[in-house]
Amino acid sequence: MRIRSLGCKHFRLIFTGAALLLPAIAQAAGTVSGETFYDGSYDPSHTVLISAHLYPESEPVDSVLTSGVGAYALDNLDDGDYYIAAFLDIHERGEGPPEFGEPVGWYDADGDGALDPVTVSGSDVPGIDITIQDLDSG
Ligand SMILES: [Ca+2]
Repeated sequence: MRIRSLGCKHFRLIFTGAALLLPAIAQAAGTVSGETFYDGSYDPSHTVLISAHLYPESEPVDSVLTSGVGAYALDNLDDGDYYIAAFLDIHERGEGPPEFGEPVGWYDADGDGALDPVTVSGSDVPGIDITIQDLDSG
């Protein structure tokens, strides 16, 4: 009986905690959107895969495909900092990561060559444009 009542108490605590947290989690998210551009020698109508990463070399936490370069949106990202990447899927595999030789681009707000994270904090973040380039072009 003693063990059982302890279990109930723990369950109640966990349940209360979840009920308090859920509304906050639901609101603390946003959409990162923008346009992709391509500066290179392949056909820009290939599928483009845009992805959000917690670190530049980590697995993406979200991704979206677009038909050719242009407008994209990564919906419902939890609050946090993300590195946004895009690549031109010249082999039309429809998924990442990019294969060797496929043109890639990362969001770099000031164009200094160092990646810049995008901060989501409870609202949408538009204007995150990414230029995709051939690897040998720069
Ligand atoms: Ca930068």
